[in-house]
Amino acid sequence: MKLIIAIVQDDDAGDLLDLLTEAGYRVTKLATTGGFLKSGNTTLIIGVEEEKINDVIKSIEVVCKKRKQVITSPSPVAGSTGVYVPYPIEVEVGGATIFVVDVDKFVRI
Ligand code: 2BA
Repeated sequence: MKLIIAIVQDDDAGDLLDLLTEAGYRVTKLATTGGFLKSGNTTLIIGVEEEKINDVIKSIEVVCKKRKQVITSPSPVAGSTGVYVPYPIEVEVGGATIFVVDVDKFVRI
């Protein structure tokens, strides 16, 4: 048994949940926050047999799209003035960040 931890964008989470549950996978959805952008994203935890890992990753690839996001970061106008002017920074947020973790024991009661 493996645990797939997939961090995806909120906009893709609903479609991905539908696809995975319709294919018979058991999924838990967590509302999470990215440390860099400090905005919401979605983490799915999916327990699967090893031979299903590639199928799940393929489903994630089909649904989850890369997007550009612009954040506003303050920058000092001059080192010692203490005056900050916001300027936009564009980051590309990936379709998904996926961890596959070994599971020592799995019990459903
Ligand atoms: P955030 O931490 O909000 O990061 C959003 C995007 O900002 C990242 O997209 C990346 O393009 C950029 N970014 C993140 N940290 C950065 C930094 N220190 N300097 C410059 N740019 C940075 P992704 O890499 O696709 O990550 C999307 C989300 O997946 C992340 O949201 C975070 O919640 C999660 N994530 C990514 N890598 C992770 C890791 N190694 N461990 C845990 N969570 C991770």
